[in-house]
Amino acid sequence: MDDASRPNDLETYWMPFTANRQFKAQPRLMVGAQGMHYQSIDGRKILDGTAGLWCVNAGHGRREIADAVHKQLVTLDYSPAFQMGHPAIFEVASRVAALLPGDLHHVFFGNSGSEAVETALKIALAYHRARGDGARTRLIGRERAYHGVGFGGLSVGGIAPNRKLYAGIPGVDHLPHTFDLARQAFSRGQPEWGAELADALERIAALHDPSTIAAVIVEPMAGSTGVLIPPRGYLERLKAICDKHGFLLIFDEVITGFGRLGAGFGADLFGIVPDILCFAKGVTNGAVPMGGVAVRKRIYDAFMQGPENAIEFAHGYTYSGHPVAAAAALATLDIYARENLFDRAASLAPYWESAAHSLKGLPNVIDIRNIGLVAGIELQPISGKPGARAFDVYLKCFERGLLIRQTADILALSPPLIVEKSQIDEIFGKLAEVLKTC
Ligand code: PXG
Repeated sequence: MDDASRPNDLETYWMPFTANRQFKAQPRLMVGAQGMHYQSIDGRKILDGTAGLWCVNAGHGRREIADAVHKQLVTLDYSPAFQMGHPAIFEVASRVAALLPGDLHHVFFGNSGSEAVETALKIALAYHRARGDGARTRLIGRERAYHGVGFGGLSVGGIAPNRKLYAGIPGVDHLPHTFDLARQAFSRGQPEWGAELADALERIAALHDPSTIAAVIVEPMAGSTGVLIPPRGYLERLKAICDKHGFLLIFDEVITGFGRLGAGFGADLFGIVPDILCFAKGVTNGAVPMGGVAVRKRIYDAFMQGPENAIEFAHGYTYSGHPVAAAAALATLDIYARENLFDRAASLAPYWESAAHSLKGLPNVIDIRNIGLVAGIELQPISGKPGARAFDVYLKCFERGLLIRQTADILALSPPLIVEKSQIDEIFGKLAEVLKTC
């Protein structure tokens, strides 16, 4: 480790979603990344089993993205986001829209998944208001959902530690989550049981009066809370109930977008066109922050009313459609197309599934679930110490040169879509070795 790469102070930086004191006592610092691997500060190569945080879908260190970003920086570093534009961001909007099913043809930009969610929720409320249906103010989320950390997102989200300290926004209710260990354990792909859980939306609608509900937001597959895969027929049923009552259906595809499930988006895979779709992460391969929201034509059209000199939607960020993010997005979308990465993920998915399920029978493995290039492995918690077993597995994998994610006693895997079969073997081989010791 040379002095230039050694941080001189670990104390000042307050790290996000991290046990700061534990981390700083035994830091894990990354100093490089190329292809499927990170390089740690102690000079080790670490296989990236998680595509960073579910975002580096095309693998690390892509030259094309770096070159595009550099060129953009020296050509047009920044251009005001309001009442002004630059060509690249219009092209990103068109290219993202072209990847989406149905008429999700209008795209708004922010800088993260959290901003995408806040934007989507505001669009939903403002849409109903614009149509003269302003009593529709309620938002329905789901237990065990993660929609980022804004006040809207944490309110519709269903993770107690993220929300219990904050009042959140009023007028929110939650669907039950879709996971049932007893009925779904070791399902391959979508569980057979659980479509009827969508009917809870009818009960929630009756409880509040459907005419007060603006929108329902779900992740097609819940990633952060441990890979909860939608039961067969569940999303279809949710969509039908939304349509029946005039609720907008928002898909939060921050994780599921850009090939992760072996299709462009969850919306493609499950054959459902939501009214609003959030994306982030993979849109720039994680290289530059960007997030956004695509809406169906009728939603955009509802805003395009009134005097032409009036701002139709009073919302946006200094860095909405940032030129550097736009350049990164265009280069990323080129890679996805040129290397056919979404199809690649689909064709690797059966191999991935078999490899993941080969862990069945190892000590304390109580469930394995998978879809596309995602796997979740749930472990029996150590009594009185929730999360401790999986964290131990996470640390031991890291020591052996494998990066995985851990949430409670669930391990999540989601490698870059460029992963090779031999690397899939390595991921599950290393994990198996570690599981035998935990
Ligand atoms: N929606 C979903 C579905 C997400 O997964 C966000 C919104 C928020 O995105 P930003 O860009 O504001 O962080 C996310 C983020 C994990 C993990 O390990 C997942 C996320 C972020 C960090 C870690 O599961 N998802």
